[in-house]
Amino acid sequence: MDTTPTACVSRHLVRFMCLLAACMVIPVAQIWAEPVGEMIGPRTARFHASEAAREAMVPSFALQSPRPAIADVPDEFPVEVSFSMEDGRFVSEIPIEEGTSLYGTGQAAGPLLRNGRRTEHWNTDAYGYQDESPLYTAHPWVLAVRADGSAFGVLADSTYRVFIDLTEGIRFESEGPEHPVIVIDADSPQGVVRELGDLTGTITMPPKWAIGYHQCRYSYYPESRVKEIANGFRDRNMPCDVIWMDIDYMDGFRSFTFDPEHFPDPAGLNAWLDGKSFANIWMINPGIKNEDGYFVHDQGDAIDAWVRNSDGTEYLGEVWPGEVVFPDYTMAHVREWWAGLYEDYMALGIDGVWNDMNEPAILIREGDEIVGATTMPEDNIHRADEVLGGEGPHARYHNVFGMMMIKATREGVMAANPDKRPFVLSRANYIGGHRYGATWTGDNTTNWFHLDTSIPMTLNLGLSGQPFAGPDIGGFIDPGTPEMFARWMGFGALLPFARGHTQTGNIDKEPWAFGPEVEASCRRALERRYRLIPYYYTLFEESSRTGMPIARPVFFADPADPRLRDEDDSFLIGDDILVAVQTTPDRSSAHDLPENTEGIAWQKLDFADFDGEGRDSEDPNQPILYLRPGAIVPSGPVIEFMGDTPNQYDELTLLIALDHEGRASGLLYEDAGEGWGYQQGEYRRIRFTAELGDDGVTVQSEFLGGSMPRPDRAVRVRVLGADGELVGEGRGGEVIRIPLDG
Ligand code: NBV
Repeated sequence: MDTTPTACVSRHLVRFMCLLAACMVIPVAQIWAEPVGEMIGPRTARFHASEAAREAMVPSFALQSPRPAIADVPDEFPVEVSFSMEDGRFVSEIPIEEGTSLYGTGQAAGPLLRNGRRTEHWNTDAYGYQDESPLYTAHPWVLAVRADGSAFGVLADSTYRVFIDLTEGIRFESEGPEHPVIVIDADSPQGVVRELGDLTGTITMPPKWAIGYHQCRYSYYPESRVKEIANGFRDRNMPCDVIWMDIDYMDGFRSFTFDPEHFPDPAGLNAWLDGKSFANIWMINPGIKNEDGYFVHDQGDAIDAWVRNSDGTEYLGEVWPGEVVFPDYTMAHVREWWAGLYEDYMALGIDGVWNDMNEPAILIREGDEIVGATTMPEDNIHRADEVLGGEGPHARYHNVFGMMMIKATREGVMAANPDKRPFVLSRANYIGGHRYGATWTGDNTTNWFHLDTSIPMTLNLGLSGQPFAGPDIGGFIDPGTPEMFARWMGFGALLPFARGHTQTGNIDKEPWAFGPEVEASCRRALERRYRLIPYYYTLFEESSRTGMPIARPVFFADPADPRLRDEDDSFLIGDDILVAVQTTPDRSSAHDLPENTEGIAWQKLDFADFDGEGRDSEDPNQPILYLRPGAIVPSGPVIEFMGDTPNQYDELTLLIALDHEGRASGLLYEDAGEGWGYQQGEYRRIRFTAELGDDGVTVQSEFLGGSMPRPDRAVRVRVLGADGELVGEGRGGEVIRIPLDG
């Protein structure tokens, strides 16, 4: 018998619950009296309902690689898990102490703080979703921050539909068989998130263009319209790096084809865009038209690629091309074939790929009308390879359909362009799927609720392992108002994935579509993003190593401060910049800022307006920016696209806020922005430090690593203080002294 305290406590709990059930006639069908725990990391434990459940454990999709047990769970392990079967659902429960704040649960609409909420984790095409709707990605994961700021995280390691109920403690209800529950314990929420990165992997360092602004719509077509949009940015000197080709570029919505009339020369279009320094991204969907003679269909047929009905016949569903079949990405030979399709496709000069509709979504038709979307029957059959767990029903593989699709897509994209970093955006995903692609928050509506919730949705995705995320800026459904658009761009431009998008038939939503005033606001917002690219790039690199989010909740600044726990109208970029947003029409958002550190407050930060007449902070559509005392943030000049002249290596502006000791420090990471050279040491990492002395502020830099030479560049310095700003100038590598009277 297991005599660990966890097991003992659980046994007491079990006895108590049985007694309770007997008295109250509660229909508790089964309780596992002897859960089994094992350590799989220094402070990470995995619990199973029983020894038999441990032996029957199937491979985990969430984990980057299998985690063998390394020790027994020590007596003092602070989190306990109990297991039961209720109403046909496998339930795991984790009690929480009073004062514990709950986060994570992936792409949840509604507030940042998830206490009291119930969410369903079943990938769903959730057009115009509401608070608490099941959404496109599944993250059966909760981050719990205790009153003292210490934290733990809990992962229900199941691919089946899981409900997370946070009304009393943490409760997972799964529709599948017994699954393990993984618990990460740490001194801080940051520690939990880092360990989650260790368990589930981290993002690949993206190509630098992918952290610029992206412009999309459903759809820019024909190709002359694509060019018009691209010229629209360059003619206005409005920063933008990427133009997206949505579904209408295809020939009859067949993936890997091009409409001969509207997109007769995709390679030519990509070359043209490249000439204007735009990257391009094109959409590919999983539903393959069931049509003999269509090469993707015929190739898939030849390798017996399709998902099957429960009776073994090919499953047919309806999506945009009409009747479709679906590749069964749980089989390695199907993924290899799918990856191979990208060879000729990418050879057209395609830079990035967008996989949509991969929940998978199936349209519901009533007569001539599409009235909604569903997914395939849960008893459909996936002939998964043994290493993934073997053949099983769609109910088991549904939540990883999109994840396996983008795994294959990414492999294809990388094989086609081995010297480039891949960029894949996916609508559906599963926890851990950030290893293969970025995501966005799906088909939002242009209203204040969706504007507001795009911040906590992005933050909770970051706390669930997916740092590369953001909303459709400006709203997908409905026109909205010019003010809403300007406001959305104001903060959306600062979220990790910054893309404007809207749906077919909607009004234009480019930054200039709402007239000159909104255009000016959008320019300020995008210019802020581009000025801060040296900092964002440094954060993406950190995230690719450690799993730390790029956009972080404000409570990260002081996890023990209860005032910050529900702050979700503002967010941190990294640790050093706080973005305080007005998310209501009447601008009533009140922000709790982190406490002053030893009397020193976060310093307001703004930039010169683009017309040189004022400051961007005078524009009420821009969020207020604050700099952490003790921080040095590297920034650059306004550029229109990555590699613009003057380029990002030419000039640096250090934004400095001194702490109570008159000191500050910060990091800068730089590399080629593309390719894999950085993995061989072709990068540079520099630490800047600043110190206040009797006669002024001294700024120095220290080379921390990498083989890229230190550039001889102009370095400007802005020291922000309560009474104004000190400015100075020097050259990279030199000590810069700024006299106090300067
Ligand atoms: O491909 C068209 C759209 C796309 O623009 C959107 O971003 C996706 O979420 N897609 C859904 C399919 C049609 C939605 C009505």
